Amino acid sequence: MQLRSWLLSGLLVTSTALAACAQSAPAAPTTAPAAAPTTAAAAPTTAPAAATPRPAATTAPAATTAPAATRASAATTTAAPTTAPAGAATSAPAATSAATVRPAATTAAAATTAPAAAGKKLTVALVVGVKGDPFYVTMEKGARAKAQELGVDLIVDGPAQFNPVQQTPIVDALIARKIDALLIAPTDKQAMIEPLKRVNDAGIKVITVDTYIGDGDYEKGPVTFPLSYIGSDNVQGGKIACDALIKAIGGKGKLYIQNVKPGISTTDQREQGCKESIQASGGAVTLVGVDYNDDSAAKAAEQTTALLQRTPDLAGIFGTNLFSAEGAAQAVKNANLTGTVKIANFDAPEQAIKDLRDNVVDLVIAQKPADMGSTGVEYAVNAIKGDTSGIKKRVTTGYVVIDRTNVDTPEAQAAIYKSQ
Ligand code: T6T
Repeated sequence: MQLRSWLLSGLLVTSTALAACAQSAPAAPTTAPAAAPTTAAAAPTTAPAAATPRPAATTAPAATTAPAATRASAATTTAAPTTAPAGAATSAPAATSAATVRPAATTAAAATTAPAAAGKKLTVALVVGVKGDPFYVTMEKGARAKAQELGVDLIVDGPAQFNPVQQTPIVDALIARKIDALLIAPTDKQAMIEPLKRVNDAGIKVITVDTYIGDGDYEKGPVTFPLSYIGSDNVQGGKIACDALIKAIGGKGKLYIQNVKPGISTTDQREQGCKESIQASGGAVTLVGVDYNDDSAAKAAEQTTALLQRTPDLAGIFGTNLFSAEGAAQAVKNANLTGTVKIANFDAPEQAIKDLRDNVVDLVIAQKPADMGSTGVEYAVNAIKGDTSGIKKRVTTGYVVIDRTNVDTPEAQAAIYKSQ
């Protein structure tokens, strides 16, 4: 196995190798802005049990008459490398550390004149993208710890499905409760603009975590009222995944993307980043399709099963979020293609770590949801008190890229999501 690092935006990011799976395919490259590599020493663990309390794909059918993919779009890329990461690739060896891609705070603060809420205990609400998702469970933990530290009340709520129709009434109910600030992972970058505008118009501070509305540029974009967007750099995340995948398949072959649904800022950008990596292969790698599973691992498994039947020479799959990757991995297991079809797994629940150890997936990209929640609460409280000087319009929280070489390091272990 091998390690590569990219230098991007003047900052070094190191990523460990995508473990040489089945054959000798190695290396996980990483692109990244604003990053400081971190290393960490080993810590033994046993691969824990799956802990995804959601539409589990564990009983996904093996190859049968596969159900139709919702929005399959076969897109073949051919082009020459145009959008390769603007960084020097160094050939850093080694296979040790969990590669941490660190946050970057980009632009300067919003200046608002929030009144200090003297005497009254402040109430901050966190509305997640969907209840029960270990990613958001972990975000809630970070938010709760910070709320306790700062002595504010925290309300946490979210829809049963990743859906703006379900998320909107939750937001409206919080306006009626006269909360002081809202942290929210908007489930759609357009559909949630109006509901969040209502929140802002009611004098409640709005900060988005994980996902954004508009184009995410709250300084110069079409939507500027949210005080901050705190979340991963998802184009970068898609590139990390697919650069690694391309390396794992030996630089050529067919890839497939399992995605959630169009309109979600995070997963749209991960797909974009992956496509940029594929394009940079100059035609050696082709994209045979993208399916949208509506955040259901079971549906992702069905779609992947169908794709595997249609494309017996498929080389690799990018699962753009927890459920997409979980379903894809289940389908590959069911088809007895473990190790033959490589998988890059976005998000880091326990099941993904087990699949990594079992050679089912080759790379697990852990986001830092607890940091998103913690920073969100801190920003919210400062904003309510009228102190906006430290509030950045954009905070990127970074990744820990986990493969079989570093999975036992304390840093990688700490990055695994909590399920409750
Ligand atoms: O990947 C995360 C999150 O970043 C995305 O916006 C939605 O899916 C997850 O919650 C994982 O299921």
